[in-house]
Amino acid sequence: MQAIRCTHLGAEAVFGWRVRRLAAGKKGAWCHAALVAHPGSCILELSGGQRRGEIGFGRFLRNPAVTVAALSAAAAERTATRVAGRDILAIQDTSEIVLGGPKVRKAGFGPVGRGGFLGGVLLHPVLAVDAISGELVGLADIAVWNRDTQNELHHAKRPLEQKESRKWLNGTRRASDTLGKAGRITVVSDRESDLYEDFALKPVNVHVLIRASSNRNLVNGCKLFDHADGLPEMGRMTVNIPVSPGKSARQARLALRFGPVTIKRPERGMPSPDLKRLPQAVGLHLVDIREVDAPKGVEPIHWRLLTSHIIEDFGAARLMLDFYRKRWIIEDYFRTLKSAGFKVEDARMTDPAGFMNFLALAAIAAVTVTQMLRARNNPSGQPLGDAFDPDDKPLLIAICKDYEGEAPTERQKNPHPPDTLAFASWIIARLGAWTGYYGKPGPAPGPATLSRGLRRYHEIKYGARIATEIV
Ligand SMILES: [Mn+2]
Repeated sequence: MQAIRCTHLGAEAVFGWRVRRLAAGKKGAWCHAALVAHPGSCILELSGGQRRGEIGFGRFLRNPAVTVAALSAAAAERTATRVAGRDILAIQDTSEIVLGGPKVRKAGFGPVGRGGFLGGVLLHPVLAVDAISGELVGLADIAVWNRDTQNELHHAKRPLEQKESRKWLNGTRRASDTLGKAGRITVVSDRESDLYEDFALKPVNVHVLIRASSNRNLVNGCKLFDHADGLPEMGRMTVNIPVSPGKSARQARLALRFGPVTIKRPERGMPSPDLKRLPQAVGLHLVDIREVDAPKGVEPIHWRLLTSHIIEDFGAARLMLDFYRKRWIIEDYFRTLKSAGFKVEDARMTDPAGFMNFLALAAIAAVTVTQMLRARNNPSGQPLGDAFDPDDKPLLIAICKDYEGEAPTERQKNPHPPDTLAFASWIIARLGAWTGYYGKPGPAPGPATLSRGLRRYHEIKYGARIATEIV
């Protein structure tokens, strides 16, 4: 009985009351703690190798009340209060979670990967990011789906609601709902999301910023790209381009052009009843960004950004470039979820429904770990409250004092002020068995260490709560 109560407290600590209620009477609610403890993720490992735990976690994942939507809502509820009054970017993207070959397909996982020969699911998170500081604030929404192999209608004939591309508009609508308290919301997404309905049907309380991929018709009779080429250059700026696969870091000199455009409703590309419901044109602003004097052998940058923001001066255009560049945070987040941190693609689960819940839980935990990794590199930045609840602070301070008490040198004291996320990251890393030295002699704490530390922290937190209740 004690164990069950303990697990509920754990779920409450991590997800808030909603999940606690969801899991009422079930044993497996400590799964988040299990996830962060054992990032290499098969169920047996997750449960610490104990058969009882294995059943508990499996039952939790297969409990009909536990759904991706419910888990997503619980995470979004915490983000909702954190974004109040802030200028927020809602960055959305899709990642394929590839689990294996024919065996996996046979078990009911839909097609993923090139040619669709592999099996897996799709993950589509919407991350809330502070537009000014670039800090990750939390999860606004998470969608997970298993591709339907049975769909008989050809893609072009499917109603809008059944198209996979609907994910962009759904994500935008969820951002509009869950981030409603923000001072301003800008939904940012890549070229794949350049769809007319995303502009035409966006909720009024959000702006969109999308990289254009199609050379649309404008109401003035021009093509979008020709129009962009004809705009006068309004200024230049130099940016640092970080390293990416196969490309080294470099500086790029960018020329900016901008102006209003009115895009025409496409005549093809979606079923006619859906098309007719959309307005015939949408007014937007275009920011054209192209690299000048690119080094030899390097493909020059050329981005055409479409936005609902009004862009009337160089500063506003530059801000859109800055917003779009913050999209790399979601790539970073996917890396944490797939490689060093959680290894979700190594999961050996045979039922798609259970796996989708599991993936949602891992995706929620990976946001916290990504926040702590970023705090490590930007210690003066983010407040503690962006990743922890107010009642975490006294406990974190107590654990910190305990570590510092045994520290033989100044170097092993927490160098960060207690209101910063970096302060918590230092403690969580110590709990994850990090030595306490930045740089030499040991490496900085990575995702695996932080995940491990977070699990230990949650265990300590349950213990502290139970102790308080007993007294
Ligand atoms: Mn993408």
